[in-house]
Amino acid sequence: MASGRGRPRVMGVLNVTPDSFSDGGRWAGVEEAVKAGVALHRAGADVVDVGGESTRPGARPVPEEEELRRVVPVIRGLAQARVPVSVDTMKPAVMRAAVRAGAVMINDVTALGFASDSLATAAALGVPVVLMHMQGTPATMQQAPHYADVVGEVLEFLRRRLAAAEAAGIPRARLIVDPGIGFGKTLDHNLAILRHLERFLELGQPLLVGASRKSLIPAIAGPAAPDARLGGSLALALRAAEAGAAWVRVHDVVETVQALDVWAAVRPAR
Ligand code: 8Y4
Repeated sequence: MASGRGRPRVMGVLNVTPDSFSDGGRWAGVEEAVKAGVALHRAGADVVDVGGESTRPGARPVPEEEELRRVVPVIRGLAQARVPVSVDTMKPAVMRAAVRAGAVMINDVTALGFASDSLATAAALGVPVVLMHMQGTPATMQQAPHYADVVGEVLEFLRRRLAAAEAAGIPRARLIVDPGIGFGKTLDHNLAILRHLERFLELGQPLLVGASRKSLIPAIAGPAAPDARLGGSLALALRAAEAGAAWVRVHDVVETVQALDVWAAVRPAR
């Protein structure tokens, strides 16, 4: 456990897409979103992950100016409130503006592979980076995910991206790895990764797992709308903790922190 507190740290999800708040660019929307982010931090989120582009299956890309308009004012407001912020983006210009506005971490679902200058940009910004695995792109990733050996292939992808990041000048100490639950993966692929999560510690980097409210939960346990997936989300956060994950990315921060604290208190000593 890299947190040093016997349990993973918590990354709280703050979506600043127009369906989440009044409107990312308008005053009311910004203030609403900053309040929600502050609340996540008070609830126990170690970092608040601010994203302005939906990466849900089938989602279409958002123009750079629109993404900047959504996330930068919210990040500035959270940073002024002394809330640690990560920026969920694949665009180098958004990474730069976000860090200038106070973000302390980059969360890139393309593992710095989207743009030709992603690696150099992240290296220059000097903040920790989450490198996540995805097969395909958000628009197409769930059409026909295929692997001969999902755990081996995701591990190999992350090894290669770690090497690329290090070669670009990002020290290993700044790199976090993530198998990308739900990103170009069937239920069986997600289950294989979660059953073998410990294997990802082989990479020698802190491990982040984001399974909160994802569709594998109803796929396992039966129909449940996203806001009715707390039980499954907690089960998966505890599985990540058991495997030695350093971070969990979650929507339900209060409940997850309570579950992790209780789990850490009763876990057998190693
Ligand atoms: C309901 C609610 C159903 C949310 C699906 C979802 C990850 C991530 C996302 C992740 C990292 C999501 C930005 C997908 N997932 N970043 N981002 N790891 N590092 N879907 O697993 O939450 S967005």
